This record gives sequence, structure tokens and C-alpha cells, in this order.
Amino acid sequence: MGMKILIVDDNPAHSELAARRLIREGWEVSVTDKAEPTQEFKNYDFLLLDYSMPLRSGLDVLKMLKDMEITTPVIFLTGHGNEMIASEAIKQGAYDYVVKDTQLLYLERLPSIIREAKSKHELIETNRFLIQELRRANERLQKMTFTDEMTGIYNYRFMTRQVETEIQRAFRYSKPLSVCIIDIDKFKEINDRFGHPTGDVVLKEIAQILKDATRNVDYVGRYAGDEFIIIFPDTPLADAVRLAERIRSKVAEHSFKSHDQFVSSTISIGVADFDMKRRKTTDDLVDAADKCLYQAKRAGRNRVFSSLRVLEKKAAELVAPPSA
Ligand code: GH3
Ligand code: MG
Repeated sequence: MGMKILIVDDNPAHSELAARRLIREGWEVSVTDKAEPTQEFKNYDFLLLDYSMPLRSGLDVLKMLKDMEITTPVIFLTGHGNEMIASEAIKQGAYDYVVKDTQLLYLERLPSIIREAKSKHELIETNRFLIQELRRANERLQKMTFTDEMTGIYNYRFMTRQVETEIQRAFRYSKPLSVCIIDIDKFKEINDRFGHPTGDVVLKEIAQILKDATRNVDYVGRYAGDEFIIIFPDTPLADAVRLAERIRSKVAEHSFKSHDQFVSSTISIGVADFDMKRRKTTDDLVDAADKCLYQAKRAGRNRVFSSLRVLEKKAAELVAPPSA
């Protein structure tokens, strides 16, 4: 394999000999006696770095390389008896070290040491790449498990967990919390009249309207087929009802376009808030919003009902029972 190697050594006799030995392997070798790393060091496959140089030690150069983000692998050269320094060099990121001996026997070992270090370096680089890939794949997976594929908003799994989290937060900090359950009115008819693909367009665009109409801190999710849920943290019931009303009218005014056809649609919304004293669980809160939704449907659809209004209505019915 062709390689470009730079020898950093202040002793020209030594570097000359090492260079000659490495050139015999067919490698391209340059020599410098300046212990002064530059960005050009990046152009080499390997650096052969001598420990003892007058301006600064090889260990200092190693540190400079790190600071300059030069990741070219390094083989460290030390004199006999300097093994402690060699081990320090390895700690600081050198790939291997060679102890120079006066009979110059180390020169014969040099090429195989470089080859081994090169393989090791390639392995580390490959691992680094694979780890990055794995991380990216995990992120994608994570997103998928919490996202509704068709609309891109949160899915049922995420939203039920988040309601749980928000209830705990509301309870702990005595903060208000409201939840909306939204259901498309007569959605079956849209599918029947215009086809399933048009139904899908309506679902996607309503999801977008919900996203656009809410704040970043709110959570918007698809709860079931044509049912959505919004969590409004830190929001009292009256505010949530106002927001819901705005969302309802936006959908009612919207013209859904599919295959050159314009379709209109409406939604019904049930709003409930977290009651510190009575409603403790996720199911309780969602059930309360669901009951309001049911009332909104019964009252003629395209409207917002909240637990407040349901209670008022119940009270009114108690005072004057509806005639059969
Ligand atoms: P209501 O006003 O009482 O809610 O009437 P509705 O017709 O909307 O009744 P319901 O909620 O029971 O019907 C939901 C319909 O939504 C039935 C189902 O075929 C449709 N649906 C569920 N998921 C999808 C989907 O992913 N795409 C499309 N196009 N339709 C779906
Ligand atoms: Mg529906």
C-alpha cells in the first residue's frame, strides 16, 4: 500500500537513515527538523515523531497536534531507557512507539510497526463511522416510535405518556393543565364521497392546522383514526377553550384541496383540565375530555365543549328536565 510519511526529528543523521529504510518499502517520505506542527501535517498518512528535540519535546508536539485537531496517526521515537516517556506518548494518543538503539536495529522493525499502526488506525476510523451510523439509525428509530407516520405529528403512544408526564408536573408545581380531544365530523362521509386518499389529505392538513395554531410548548398528536389530542401545559381551562374555539373555526373555514376538488370539513372538540383534587390519572383526564367531545357531537357537531359547559348543562337539566 502506498503511504506518505513525515519524519519529525532534529537529528539529520537519524532521519536520513529512517527515510532511506522506509523509501525501500516504496513509501513516499519527507523529513523535517522543525518541531512545529502545521496544517500540512494532515496531508500525511503517518507521522514519525522523535521525543528529544531542542525546541520542544515530542510529547509537547503531540499535545499541539491534538489542539490543532490534526488526527494523523503518530509513531513515537524515543531513545533507549525512555520507556516511561513512550508509555506517556501512547496515553496521549500515539499509535505506537519505537525505542532507538545505537546499532540501528530498530530501523528494520520500523516498516512492520508502521503497517500495524496503519491497520489499527483504519479499524478505528471504520468503527467511528459505524458508531455514527448507528447513532443516526437510533435517532431515526426513536422518531418513528413516537411519530404518526401519515401526519408527522406525535402518535398515541407518545401522547399518553406525555399526558402522564404533564399531570405529574402540574401536580408537583400546582400548575394548570388542559387537554383537548378533537374528532373530525362525519369523516366517514368524506371518505365515502371523495375517496380514502382525499380523507388522508384532510387528516394531514388538519394535523398541520393544529400544529400551526398551537405553541411550541404544546403537544399535538393523532390519537386514533380521525381523532387528535392536544396537551396545553400551564394553561387554564378557559384559555384552552379559547384556543380550541380558534382551531375549530380555522378548520371550518379551511378549504381542503385534493385532486382539483375542494372539500370542507369540521371538527368537534372536547376540553378538560386537570383537577388537582379529583382527576389524578391520565385516563381520568382523557375520559373527561372525551365525554365533552361526545356532548359536542350530540349538540350538533362543529363545536367546542368543555367540562365546565357540561357541568352547567347537567345542572340546567336537573333544574328543568328536558321534555321527552
Ligand atoms: P362523527 O362525526 O360521529 O365522528 O362521524 P365519523 O364519520 O367521523 O365517525 P367515526 O369517527 O366513527 O369515523 C371515523 C372514520 O375515519 C372511519 C374510518 O374509515 C376513517 N379513518 C380512520 N383512519 C383513517 C385514515 O387513516 N385515513 C382515512 N382516509 N380515513 C380513516
Ligand atoms: Mg369522526
